[in-house]
Amino acid sequence: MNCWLVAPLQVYWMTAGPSAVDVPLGYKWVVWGHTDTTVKLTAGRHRITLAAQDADLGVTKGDAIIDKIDLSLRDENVTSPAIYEAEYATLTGTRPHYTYPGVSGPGAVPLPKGASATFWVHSPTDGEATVSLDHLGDGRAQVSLNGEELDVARTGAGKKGTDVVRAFLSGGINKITVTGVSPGLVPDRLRIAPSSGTLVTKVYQAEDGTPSGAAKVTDAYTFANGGKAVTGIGDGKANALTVDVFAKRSGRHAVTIRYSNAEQAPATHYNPDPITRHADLSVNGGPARRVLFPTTFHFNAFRELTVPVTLKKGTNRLTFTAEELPDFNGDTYNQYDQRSPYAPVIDQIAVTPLS
Ligand SMILES: [Ca+2]
Ligand SMILES: [Ca+2]
Repeated sequence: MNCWLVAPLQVYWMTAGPSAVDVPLGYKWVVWGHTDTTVKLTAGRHRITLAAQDADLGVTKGDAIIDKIDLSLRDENVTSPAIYEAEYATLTGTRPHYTYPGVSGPGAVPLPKGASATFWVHSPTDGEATVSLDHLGDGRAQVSLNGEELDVARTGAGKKGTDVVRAFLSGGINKITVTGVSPGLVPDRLRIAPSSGTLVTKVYQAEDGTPSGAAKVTDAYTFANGGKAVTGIGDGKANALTVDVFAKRSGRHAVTIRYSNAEQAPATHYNPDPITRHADLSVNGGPARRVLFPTTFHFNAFRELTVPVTLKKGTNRLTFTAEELPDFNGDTYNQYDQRSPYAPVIDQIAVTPLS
């Protein structure tokens, strides 16, 4: 469905039974967005109703203009698992061969030591996925995800087989690189399927953390989980949010921050000017890492952003701060308010082992 709207919105979608559909915020009036949902239909004529209220679900929040609905048949064989042939990957130090019998697609890729195959894989959400590498040969390779070496990254036992790793993918496009460690391995393809249960996520509400200085818990945002979020982080390190999180074992973890950011510079003649806010994230008092949070168009529209961090076994303290960054010459003068001294509004933090 295409729509435009001035606030985040849920609409109710009625086919066999009513369900709510979240409509993400469009950028501005006349900038059309879309949201997708799945319905099961028999052959023939159907009536689909979009409603602003429903006897069971209540009344929608927000406001939208609906333009049209596109109905398309979903091909289950294509959507899960997603298949990425090695011969179509970005290859360094090797080339595809098209003479292997019985492989998937037209070929496979011998991977000598140091050669690599890079796959750009999609994930609809921030979460666990099962990454299966189908291969020939018995060499070994190392697998990295978005530049992070995966814990279970050795592959290649047996002449023809599959090595499986469960990894945390970010919503959107992820970079997976398979690099040859010892010669003989011939990747055929990657299969990516959403999965659950192996990488256990722990969720912490920002409002259960400790805000300091001017940072505070607010219930002003109806789409925040738990109805509350933390605002006012930034404009100096004294205004911070601290959240204690638990790690079952030491190592790399995905910290997924649910946030909103609708800050804009005062508009010029015609351009809206969204501003990316930043937060400096420190783990256990260590050096801060700067994280950029793109606009979500409205402070009541929340999105997720995942940052990899190293946690020790047990309790770890995450601290979020922000302050305005100086110009390249050290001058902090910022005539057009094109930098924000504030971190985004933080709703919740989720912690998951990376692999
Ligand atoms: Ca192949
Ligand atoms: Ca919350």
